[in-house]
Formats: sequence, structure tokens, C-alpha cells
Amino acid sequence: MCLCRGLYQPDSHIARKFCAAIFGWAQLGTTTKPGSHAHRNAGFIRQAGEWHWGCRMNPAFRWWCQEAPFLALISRPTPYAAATLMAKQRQYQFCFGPWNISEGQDPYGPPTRPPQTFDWKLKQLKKLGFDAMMFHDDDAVPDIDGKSDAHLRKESKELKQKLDDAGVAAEMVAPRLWFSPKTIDGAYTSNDPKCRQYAIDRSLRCLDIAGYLGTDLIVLWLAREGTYLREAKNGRRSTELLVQALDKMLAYNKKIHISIEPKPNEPMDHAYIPTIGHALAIAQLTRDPKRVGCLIESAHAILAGLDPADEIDFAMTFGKLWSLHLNDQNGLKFDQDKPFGSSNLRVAFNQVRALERNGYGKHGEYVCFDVHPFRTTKVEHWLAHLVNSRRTFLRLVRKARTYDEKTARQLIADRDYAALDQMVLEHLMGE
Ligand code: GLO
Ligand code: MG
Repeated sequence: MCLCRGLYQPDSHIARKFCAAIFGWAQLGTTTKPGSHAHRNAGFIRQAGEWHWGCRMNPAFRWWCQEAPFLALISRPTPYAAATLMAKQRQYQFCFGPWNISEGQDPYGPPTRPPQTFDWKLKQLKKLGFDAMMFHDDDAVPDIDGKSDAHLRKESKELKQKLDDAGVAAEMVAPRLWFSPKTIDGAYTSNDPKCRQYAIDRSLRCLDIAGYLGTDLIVLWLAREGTYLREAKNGRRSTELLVQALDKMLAYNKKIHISIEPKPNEPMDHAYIPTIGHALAIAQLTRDPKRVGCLIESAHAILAGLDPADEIDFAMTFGKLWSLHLNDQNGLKFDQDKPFGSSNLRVAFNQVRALERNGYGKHGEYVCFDVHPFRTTKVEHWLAHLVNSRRTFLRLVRKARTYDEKTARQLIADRDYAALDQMVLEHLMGE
């Protein structure tokens, strides 16, 4: 057991082969089909102090090996102190999307940096210590609308090979339903039935891409599902149309999970799914509520006037936080996608505490940063917002783990919230 823990590094082929040779019988009771992608990449994965047998390229695919005697032994429930220690040692896995290395255009001006190739971005992602990439459907298959299903399959598979070679997992795929002329008036809630059909067809193709890339996670940012003008659409009907769209996706592929990413406004004046409460409520109306969860973006919660830490706790009470877009936002303005912690370190600290206390990542979920460089950023500083967000996150994990819980409990019992407030500030200031 110790040998395995000490030697096994997920990236080491030698260690993987060694473990597979010695403990190969642990595959008993797992769900991989011989010859499948998951089977080829099967190996031991340790997450949140627990061992799993699963797909190394996409740790979201993992199997709890209670039926394998060796793993049952090392995964036996631990006494409280040991469990706490393990939780404290949890390693997070990080992710970003190709759009997070952006060129600086805004509604008032052109790009300020030249575009970079996808291959360059993938290389940087690995170099910076990230584990996975998130995709829009047309990041994976550019110009998707003009391509046949056979092309879509071919290009997705080529991309999958590229990701495998780089040792990077695809975290999720999201249909980009806000760019096409057919989604000007919304996608699933457009007033034009032909446009609604386009949105569904495109979403189902997005599910195909996810399957080829080896992820079961679909993210729906419902960008244009709302109105500029209240009288332009019927809110009740729009809710029903959204449920119908979710149902079609759930029926099309029984394995996929859908994470709804709420945002209250921008590009719309009012969106139909503005908060996590709305996302989880609409999940209940679908044909398979268990497969509809959510994704919290810090900036979107702040734009809704909410504390992202409360949104995290709420979603995780339902066991439905399957992805995360950490970033920051300075008040009720345009969506800023600032580096994590950049505007309000305390709000960032509380998000990390919420993730820690709920065990985020334990089931293979990634910490994704949906951040953008400032428009003024020079090419040579182009990746700093990603490096800094990850660094701030990890430092705040340390802060969360060294927070004086005992004193905090006493102060809460005394209702001495002024002292509690100051204790938090001094902890964050390092004094
Ligand atoms: C914009 C959203 C956007 C989505 C991405 C994935 O406000 O945050 O970046 O997260 O397109 O669908
Ligand atoms: Mg986002």
C-alpha cells in the first residue's frame, strides 16, 4: 500500500505499469470494457485521500473499487482525525478554456494582442500546471455548422488524441448558442421555431463531441435565454421550452450530465436562469433531475447580488456542484472576469472555505478559472492572470486550512462578531 502511494504518480507510465502488473486484479469489479478508451487508460487515481480505479485521462471517470480486496483494504473508512488529515491534504485539479487566453477586444475596440494557435495554448496549459481544458463545441470543431457528422467525429477524435498525448483531460463541452444568426433572439427560447430547432440540433452535436472527447459533462451557459424587453417573450413558456430542451439532451444520451451556468444579465437585460436556485429548480422539472446540476461562476453570483460562497454551499447541499468558474468582479458592472481574488480577497477566501468544507473535487470535479487578461496586457505577460489565479487559490487553501476554527467557534458562541471579523482580516493579512 505504502509502496503504491509513494511510487504512483498519475503521470508516470512506468509507475502505472508497475502498479497495474502487481495490483492488476484490482480491475475486478470495475466497469471498463476491454479495448475501450477508459480501459486503455485505466489506472489508480487518488482523490481526496481515497483510492479509485479509473480513467487517468479523465478522472471524472472513476470507479470506487470496493469489490477489489486490495482497494477495499486501503479505502476502509478512517477514524475522524485521519479523515480530517486526508481532507486537509486534498489536491485540487485545475482547468481553463482556450478563450481564457484572449486577445483583448471589447465592444469599443479591436484586439490588443495577436491570436495564438490552439496547440500553443494547450502547451501552455500543461506547462503552467493545469490538468484539463474546457471546450465550446466550436473550440473543439471550428466552423461546426458547416461540417458533416463524419467530419465532426474525425476532428473530435484527432483532438482527443492530441489531448491524450499531452496528458490533458477534456473537462466539459458547452454549445456556443450565442454567436449564430439563428440565435439572435435566444436559442431554446427563441420566438422562431426553426431557430429553436437549430439550438436543439446543435446541442445534440455538442453531446456527440463530449462523447468523443471522453467527458460526460455538458455546460449550458444560457447566454441569450432572456429578454431585452419584458413583453417580447412569455416567461412561463420560456421556462417550459428550457425544460423541453434539457429533456431532449437527457434522452439523447443517457450518460451525460448537464451543468447549468447561471448569469443574471449580460448579454441580456434579464436572464431566465439568473441564480443557482433557479438552475436547481428547473432541474427538478426534467425527466432525470439527477443528471442536471450546476456550475457557479463567482462573477455571475456577484452580478446577481449574491455571495458566491453561499451559492457554493447551497449547490453542494444538493450534491450538484459539478464545475466551477472562479474569477472576480468589482461590483455591479459589465462582466469583468478578473483574476481570482483580485477585487475582494475575503470573498475569494470564503469561496475556498466553502469548497474545502464541502469536499469539492472529491468526485473528480475541477477548479476552472474563467478569467481574462486585462485589455492592457502585453503579449509577454499574457498568461499571468491564469498563473496568478491558481497561485491565489492555492494560497487561500493554505489560509483556509490554517484558519483558527477553535477560536472562531468561541467567538461565535460569545456572539463577539467584531472580534471574529478582525480575526479574519488579520489571518488574511498574515498577522
Ligand atoms: C460568460 C460565461 C462564459 C461561459 C463559457 C462556457 O459570461 O462565463 O465564459 O462560461 O462560454 O459556456
Ligand atoms: Mg463562465
